Amino acid sequence: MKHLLSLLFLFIASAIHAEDGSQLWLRYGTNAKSATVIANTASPTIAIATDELRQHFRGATVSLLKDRALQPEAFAVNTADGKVTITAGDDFGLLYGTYELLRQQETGGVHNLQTAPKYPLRVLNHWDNLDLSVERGYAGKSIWRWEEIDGQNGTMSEWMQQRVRQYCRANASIGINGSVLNNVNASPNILTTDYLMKVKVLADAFRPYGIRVYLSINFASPMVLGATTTADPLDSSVAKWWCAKADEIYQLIPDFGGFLVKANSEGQPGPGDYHRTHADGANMLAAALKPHKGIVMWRSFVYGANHKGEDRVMQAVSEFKPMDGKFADNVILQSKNGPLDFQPREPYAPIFDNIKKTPQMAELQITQEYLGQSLHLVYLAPMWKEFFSFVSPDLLKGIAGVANIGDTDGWCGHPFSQANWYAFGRLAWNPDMTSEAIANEWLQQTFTGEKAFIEAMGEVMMSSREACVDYMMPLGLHHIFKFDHHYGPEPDGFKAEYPIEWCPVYYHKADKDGVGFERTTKGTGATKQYRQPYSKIYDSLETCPEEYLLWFHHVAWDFKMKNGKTLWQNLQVHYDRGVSEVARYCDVWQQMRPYVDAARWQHVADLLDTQLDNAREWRNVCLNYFGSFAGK
Ligand code: GCV
Repeated sequence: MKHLLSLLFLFIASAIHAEDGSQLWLRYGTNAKSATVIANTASPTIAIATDELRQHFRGATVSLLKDRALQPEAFAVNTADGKVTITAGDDFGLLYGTYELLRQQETGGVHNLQTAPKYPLRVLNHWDNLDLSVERGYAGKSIWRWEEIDGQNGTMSEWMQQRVRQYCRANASIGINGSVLNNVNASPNILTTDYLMKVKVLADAFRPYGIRVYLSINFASPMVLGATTTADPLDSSVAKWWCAKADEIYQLIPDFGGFLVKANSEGQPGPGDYHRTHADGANMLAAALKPHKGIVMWRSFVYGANHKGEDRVMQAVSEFKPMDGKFADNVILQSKNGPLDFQPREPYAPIFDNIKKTPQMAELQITQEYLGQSLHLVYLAPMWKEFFSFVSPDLLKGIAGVANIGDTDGWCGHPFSQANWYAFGRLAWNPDMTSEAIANEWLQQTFTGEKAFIEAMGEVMMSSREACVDYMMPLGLHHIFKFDHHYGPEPDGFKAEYPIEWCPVYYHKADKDGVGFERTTKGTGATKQYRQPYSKIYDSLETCPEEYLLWFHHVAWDFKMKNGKTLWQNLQVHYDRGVSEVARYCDVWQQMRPYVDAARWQHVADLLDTQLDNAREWRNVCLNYFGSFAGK
């Protein structure tokens, strides 16, 4: 019987067309009847919308109506008597409405809907270098193959054309409207005329899809490129160079979005090199961009410069709070969701409580630097929703996501990592969407609408982030990763030649008495940076949520927790649970064989085996190490 079943599985699986994931969630059915599309406006954007509908919409007629009375980008889908009307304030809204209609078709049926984006800025941050390597990229090399872009003639290779088109379709389908092309650890060369002409080719290709191009800049660019002798933001030759550079960029790219800046952080140059403030630096760039309506996204991820020795998680507030109100009005402060660095779980970053007069945007990390990279199935939407439960989406002006995209066929490495790109876009449009709803629609579009598959894999996705926290660093442990690559566990990590903030032992502070970082008023006082009631809640051992316990407190090994077990016992419970969850995912995936094409099924099965091995390694290494202090 078992043998027969396996044969049946094999038969069904091989009948399902093998896929490489390159179509992402845009795997529209092939039986479109060539809908009639009527539009009251014409543009390259409308041509794309019309083409998508003709090829993929299975209804009879769609009307695209531009109504300038409506807000830009917003749209409504209305259906009556078999006819669908999409109404929007501009052509991009009509394109978004088109993709919404196709999504509805693939996920349960066309229905009326009216929607507007929560934020005007919904931006991917690529950490792509000009040599095609991708910092924290786990899906091959950069998709921006600069050699294959001819800036003089405004053309791209065949591969680039196809890749860029699919990139734009994917982003437009989830409402992403901006792309920072290069790494925040930026090469000054991106601002040379040669590169800018190539950037223009990309910007031209992105434009009809409503995607603006932004660039990360190196603060010392004018000096490194040999045009000035200093990069001091208050030096007039420097300011003049940036103004001329902005003029040049806007000549080429009239809708250029602006600059993203990492300054005086992790070795990057910045205004601090000249004893100037971040506001001095940001405002000088803002003045250059202002006549063109460009913006500066200035990162608050700054540590180790002016506040050496201070608890790293406190340094952003210490640095930027005194500058609040001193930034030009086209500067936005961009901060990571947590105060440390994209850990599997962090409390929210208190900078969002402390900055009142400067517009802020959140930076989320889609690439799984600290969450198993492209080898672990970890769905990140629940983590981002957790952040929104502390930091009101109303407070923000925009959302940035560090992209997980590379040049591999499947875009993101792990087939399920595509879900994180998708979820980022959906939440940037509407942070009120539930993680479940997003997982559900992504699964239906990416794999199949079969109920048994959606239910089983929806549950796996929803529990996967908590499982990852459990097998890596439960109960508020953080940054106990191996040096540099941040993949496996290294709780004993210490290197005298490295800044102490890069060493795991700095973060867990395990000793014979206990474990955890005392950040209460008895320790570094980081809890004081939070608004009430969190400041008070986190400060007390009795009220601190257990998921943040060792983030805020140094706790005795035999401390009795809410379930009556000791801290040490609970650590074991969490690590074991993380491992058994991944083992369960492997079993669930075995049952999914009939629903997935053989190529993607095998790929995920192999990855889950790796994830299980890794989870066991994390548990064993961490329990052995901490057990040696706990005397267990
Ligand atoms: C782009 C962490 C990462 C770095 C990254 C940095 C940042 O330190 O490990 O790769 O650099 O954050 O966000 O600037």
